[in-house]
Amino acid sequence: MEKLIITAALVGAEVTRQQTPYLPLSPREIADEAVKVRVAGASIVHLHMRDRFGNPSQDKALFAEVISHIQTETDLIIQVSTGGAVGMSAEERVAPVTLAPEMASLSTGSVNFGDNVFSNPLPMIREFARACQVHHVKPEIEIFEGGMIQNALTLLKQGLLHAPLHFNFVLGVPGGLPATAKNLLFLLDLIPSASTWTISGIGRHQLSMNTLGIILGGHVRTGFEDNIYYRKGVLAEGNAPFVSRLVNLAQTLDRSVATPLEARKLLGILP
Ligand code: KMH
Ligand code: ZN
Repeated sequence: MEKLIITAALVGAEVTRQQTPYLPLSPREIADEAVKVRVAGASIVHLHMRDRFGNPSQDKALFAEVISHIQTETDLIIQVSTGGAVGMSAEERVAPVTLAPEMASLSTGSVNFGDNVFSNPLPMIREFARACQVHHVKPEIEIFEGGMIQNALTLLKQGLLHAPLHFNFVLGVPGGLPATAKNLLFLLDLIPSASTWTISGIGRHQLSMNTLGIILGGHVRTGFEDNIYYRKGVLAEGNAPFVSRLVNLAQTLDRSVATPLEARKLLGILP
């Protein structure tokens, strides 16, 4: 099996300091967290930013600041979010892609998101995919529902995405596809065989979905964006403990963990 790529989604857009005091918010705090997850064994950081009030923000200057810290202090692959938070405009959401990070998330369809709708009409997806092409950014295709794979394949046919595709299955969002083994196997049947894939499980499903990813030869995403509890009732004291647990689990299951350089090669970012 190929080496395991661990992504740490450090912040997200929805979690608050009221829910966990360990959530990094400022660019400096997020960069410190990135250093810790790199030491623990992550090779990608998925980034959202917050303004000085702790609210989600796609402000390019905030992304530029954190990216500069992370690039100076680590060799991590930086993946910016184009999902942002529900209700943001397309212009806001795509802004960090213009900084030409190595990767960006790209959701290829709309989904209910708790009481809200995470809206991704096809023209917006095309615009984001074009921005990725212009700035030479590798998209990670975020899949919350089966139909989103169909849209990604349409974009592939239209030349707006390029094979091999890289997917992240985000299972367990309230209103989206539930986090079950059966659903993961169903999604895996729909993607082109040469694709790479990562699995994220929301809340208490994070660890079980990650374990399936390790066993099935995929890659894994952990972090506060998806879950704040290390175990039932016990808050994780940072993102790094999640990463360390996955490294131990991978070792137990006889799967080696990729360095950022190895991850770049596995994802086709480097030849
Ligand atoms: N915050 C969610 C509404 C992404 O980063 O690309 C969307 C999200 C997906 O987090
Ligand atoms: Zn995200």
